[in-house]
Amino acid sequence: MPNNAERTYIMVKPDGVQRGLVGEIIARFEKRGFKLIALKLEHATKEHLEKHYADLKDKPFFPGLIKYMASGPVVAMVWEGLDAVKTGRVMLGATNPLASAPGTIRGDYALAVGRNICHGSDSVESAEKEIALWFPEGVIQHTMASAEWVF
Ligand code: 3AN
Repeated sequence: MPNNAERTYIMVKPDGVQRGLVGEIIARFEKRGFKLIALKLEHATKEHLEKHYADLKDKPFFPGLIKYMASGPVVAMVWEGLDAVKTGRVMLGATNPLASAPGTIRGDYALAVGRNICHGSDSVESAEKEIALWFPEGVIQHTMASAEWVF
């Protein structure tokens, strides 16, 4: 039985929100077949973003990354489905838009690594941590009418 309940944390970054790409990004995940589990608009504090990007704290671009991420609201989402983490990363495209294939979100809408529109968890373990960080209140449990029928 495939694991159709894998979850990933996907975030539209401030530049994606500012450029009006929220609907486009949500539409791609919906049409691909993923199930929306949680969604909110949040203007994150620097402290919160430093926790999210703790693994990158020694990188030279870290201060600029935090400033950019705190510059406006982000859209925090949890999506569920088969191989949600890996497929989500493929849909986002490579970290540097220069290397992102056309047809991916970054390959279609981004030019610069420092303004790459979206974030997606890089492993199931990171997804669990990120979901707990961004949704400390928990996420809803619901069953779509079609769930049993599709799989
Ligand atoms: P990804 O977001 O694809 O998982 P990470 O985790 O390596 O990539 O980097 C997190 C974020 O840090 C990127 N989305 C990007 O905004 C920023 N970043 C990564 N590398 C650079 C860089 N060389 N210069 C500026 N920003 C960077």
